[in-house]
Amino acid sequence: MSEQDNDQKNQRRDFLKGSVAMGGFAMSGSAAFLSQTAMAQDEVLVPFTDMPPDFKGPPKQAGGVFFQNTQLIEDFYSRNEDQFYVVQHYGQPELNANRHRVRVTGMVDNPLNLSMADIRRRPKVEIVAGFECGGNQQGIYHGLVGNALWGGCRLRDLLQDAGIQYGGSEVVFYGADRGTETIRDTEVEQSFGRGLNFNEAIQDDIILAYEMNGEPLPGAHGFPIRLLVPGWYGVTNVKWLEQIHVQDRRFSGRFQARDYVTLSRRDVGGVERWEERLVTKIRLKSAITRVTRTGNTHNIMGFALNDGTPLRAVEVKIDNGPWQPAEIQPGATRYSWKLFKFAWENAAPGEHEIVSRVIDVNGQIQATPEELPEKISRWENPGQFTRTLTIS
Ligand SMILES: Nc1nc2c(c(=O)[nH]1)N[C@H]1C(S)=C(S)[C@@H](COP(=O)(O)O)O[C@H]1N2
Ligand SMILES: [Mo]
Repeated sequence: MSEQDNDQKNQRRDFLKGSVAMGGFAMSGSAAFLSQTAMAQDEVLVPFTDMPPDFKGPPKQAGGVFFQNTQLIEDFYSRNEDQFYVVQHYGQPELNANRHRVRVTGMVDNPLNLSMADIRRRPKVEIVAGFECGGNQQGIYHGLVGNALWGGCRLRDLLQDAGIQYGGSEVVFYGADRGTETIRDTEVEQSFGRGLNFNEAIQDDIILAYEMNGEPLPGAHGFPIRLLVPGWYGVTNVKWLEQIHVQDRRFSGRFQARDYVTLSRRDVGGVERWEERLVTKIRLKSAITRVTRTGNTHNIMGFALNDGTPLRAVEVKIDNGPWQPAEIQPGATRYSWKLFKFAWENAAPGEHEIVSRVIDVNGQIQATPEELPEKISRWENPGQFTRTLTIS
């Protein structure tokens, strides 16, 4: 091994074994926030004409997909029982927390085999994170979304204890759920799995979560423990986590490298190329989800979501009017969703179109669907979402 290799090795080891200070953690949203977005007594829901009046999602039941009716979003935190969306590709395994183990294997100095009690003994960190499925879309009014307070232990500390070996460049997370896949005519049993590269995996806001909104993680959300990577699309947050494996090459299982791959036509340095990209960080997006009326005021409400890059503004446009700033609810945190409000005064009777857009501190602006590069796959739908309604 060359001297340079040795240096690199030492750097990585030092880094993982505690020589780097830990960053702070974002804490929960404020209570005042909740009351500001809940409907007041004299507030009436104004129906959207782009949405059936009796629109209802599927019931939340074990093993099934569930999306929330975004028109009913009032609270900063999505309720575990009937609001936070659910997606699971191999059904919902029922795990016993008393017997459950999380193993850390592969290219580590100290393989770990942890019980839930071992994990709970570790320092507990809490973080608010909102996320959506990469397949969230306008057809279901962006209901594959939720925002919660998560509690658990820091992934980075675990990796540090395990001690990633030189060359360990990929950290793979496996759930306990399994399904049969046909790969090149061969039927094989697969676990749900996702990989993060070394640099992604050691971000200090990633946790192994065993609590959701102060309660034990519900079965549908990965009981007893799941990965939570704030700022990333839901698919990375491996539920029913049972193994963390460190290896020297990219993980390319189905839900990493085949499903949840976006295909779009992009300008790559002046060359038009079809590009396939993994669904990773949440793209900048906002959506109007509700309009209510109080007296002469129409209250427009919605959410904005992204990868944690601070936001500069959320804006609302009515018909062909100018973009006007909406109020982002105070109490939002780096990775939470940002609920926003806009007071539309003295709306004229008749048909209207309303739309929102979000702008981040880098000046990136949520695009219209027409401005987005030609999209083929159904993954990632961050285009501006125009809603229609009739004012009587
Ligand atoms: N083990 C496991 N984890 C999983 C999945 C799965 O099928 N199995 N689905 C992923 C996908 S695609 C999404 S969008 C999120 C959904 O998380 P939620 O059901 O808690 O909202 O979980 C992710 N984690
Ligand atoms: Mo998903």
